[in-house]
Amino acid sequence: MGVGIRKRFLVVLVKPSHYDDDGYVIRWYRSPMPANSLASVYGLIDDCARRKILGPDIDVDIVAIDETNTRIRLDQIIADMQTNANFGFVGLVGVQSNQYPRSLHIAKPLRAAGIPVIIGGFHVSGMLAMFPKVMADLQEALDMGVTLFAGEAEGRIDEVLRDAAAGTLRPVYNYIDDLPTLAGAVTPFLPGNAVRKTIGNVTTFDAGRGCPFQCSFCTIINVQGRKSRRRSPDDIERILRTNFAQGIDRFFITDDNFARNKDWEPIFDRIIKLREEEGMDVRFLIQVDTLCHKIPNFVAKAKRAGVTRIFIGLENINPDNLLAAKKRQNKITEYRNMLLAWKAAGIWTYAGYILGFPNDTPKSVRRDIEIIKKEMPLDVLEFFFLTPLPGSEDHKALCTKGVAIDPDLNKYDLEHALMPHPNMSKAEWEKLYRDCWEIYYTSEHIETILRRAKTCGINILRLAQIILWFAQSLAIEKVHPLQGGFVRLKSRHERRPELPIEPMWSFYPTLGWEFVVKHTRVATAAWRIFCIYRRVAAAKDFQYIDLAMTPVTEGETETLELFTHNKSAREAVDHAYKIKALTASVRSTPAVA
Ligand code: B12
Ligand code: SF4
Repeated sequence: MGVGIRKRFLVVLVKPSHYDDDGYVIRWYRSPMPANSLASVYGLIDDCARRKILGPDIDVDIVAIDETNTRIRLDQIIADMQTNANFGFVGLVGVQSNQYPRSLHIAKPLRAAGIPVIIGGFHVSGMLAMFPKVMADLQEALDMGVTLFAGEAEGRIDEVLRDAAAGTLRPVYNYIDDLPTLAGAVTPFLPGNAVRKTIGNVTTFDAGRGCPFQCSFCTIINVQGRKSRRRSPDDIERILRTNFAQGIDRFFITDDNFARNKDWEPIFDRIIKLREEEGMDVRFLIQVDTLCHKIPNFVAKAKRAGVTRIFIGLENINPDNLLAAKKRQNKITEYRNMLLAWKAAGIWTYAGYILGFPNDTPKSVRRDIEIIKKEMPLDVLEFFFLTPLPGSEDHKALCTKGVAIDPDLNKYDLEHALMPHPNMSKAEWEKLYRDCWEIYYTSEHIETILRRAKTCGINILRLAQIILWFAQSLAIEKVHPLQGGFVRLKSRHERRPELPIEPMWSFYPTLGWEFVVKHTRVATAAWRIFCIYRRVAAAKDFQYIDLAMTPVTEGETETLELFTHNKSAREAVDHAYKIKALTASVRSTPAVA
């Protein structure tokens, strides 16, 4: 290369979406939040660019596209790459199992044009973590000449970029058994213009990875491990300052269980310092477990650190089901204590509820949700199908036993019934899923949620907006709220290749009609919820109390349905009493010298 001639190494990072049940790519004018997977890989490659790892004359240019809010113009990407003599690669980032078929469809024309393509994320990592042999789905990518990346990219990305630049990318980079330390690692970052394609001023980052528990439906422990690996308080401060400087001050900390991040306290302390000494008004949504309130200071410090919402994997109120899923840490006897602790701090709660555990029946689940409404002070509840996600123990067990599970990975989005259930047909299970949203979000219960929240000083206008989102997403947009967005966009040509391209004369009128119907339904639902909000907001100085808001009492285990609705609930109570008696007697026994 002649002196002064600069070369450009082009990296196009795509976070793919997936197909809806009609086969169209799920894409929105505004998606709910930026993907941390995209921010992590962007941050790492941006760091390579700054360090000039490909040599002083080579600039690394990075383009980040989130398909949930931006249409992928494959022809443009191909043209850009070819103008650059295919010097660069396309990275399909954070690819979940449900996004894997779409990723292969994106990869195919790129590979046909000779462009290097790398796929990373939970599907590849989960499959390689659980199955030593490359299975058919991964083989399909390898046959196309796609490179697979398993494990985490921190500390490994230089090698990948250098190999790509030299044209020597390996078929598989497998770091699943060698997880990196995160303290001091390059932090996630996305440019402000990418963040602004999402609703609100929120971005995402992970303060740590790994969870000590062993839930059998979980992929995280097999991909990110059970040991807590975490970023340092300095790293967190840098993430917050960089985003704050771009005008972004709301964050979703994506750790699956921030309560088990071993440095939760120094991290909270640093954020408290920024908030209280520098007036940096940053706020957070975090994910925690159902025992977090027992960690001394956790709830109080979360409040001071600006946590306004928490997400909890409640999963079920039937101890038999929790045991079957090895979710032993979820104790129904702690649920009310935990929820009341967050309520007292004025922090609102989202909880996930899984439908389709072995002991569930349509009748038992309907009853369980009524119990939750009456006895548990929860704000937002969301429902999922029990899903054998690739990377989980459940998936491996079913595959090993040869049980017929749905082969279409596009459906592995927690919104489809994919395996046989002992007590429900597929149709019953699917109906139950749809019904649960309606059973929980009745007008009457929305009013109760807002009244409980108002008593605790929660911003009920904001909560009412989120309730609108969660209550209506499935009914109106036919997707789970976590996959939802603002104004659905569809392109006639972005359809699963297995399905035909619809003719213009039927596609566009249907799209137009759908737009009108959906927005009329949103407006009607918004008005209904707004009227409820106004009624609750107008009530003066009330201190609302109901069964759910009543502080926990000794005798409630005899009276509340949560503890008496079946044999296993009663046994869980007896067990909790035994443990309490034992620990009390151990504490009062003098230490043996
Ligand atoms: C935050 C989050 C979300 C957010 C944001 C999405 C995001 N990816 O950031 C939201 C709320 C939108 C979301 C939604 C959903 N999610 Co989600 N989500 C997560 C969560 C908790 C954290 C993601 C994250 O930041 N991880 C940390 C990053 C750094 O890890 P990573 O993605 O694996 O990336 C690293 C490596 O894989 C590698 N890598 C990744 N890509 C590439 C590319 C290249 C080229 C290279 C070299 C390396 C590389 O390097 C990265 C850095 O080390 C994960 C669980 C988890 N712990 O990861 C679930 C998870 C990814 N989600 C999951 C699911 C199922 C969903 C939903 C379908 C569920 C639903 N119905 O709501 C939707 C799908 C909607 C969508 N459009 O994504 C599953 C996927 C499981 C699977 N086998 O597919 C997970 C694993 C949780 C679970 N239940 O098991 N999610
Ligand atoms: S608590 Fe959550 S992250 Fe931890 S093992 Fe269970 S499902 Fe996975």
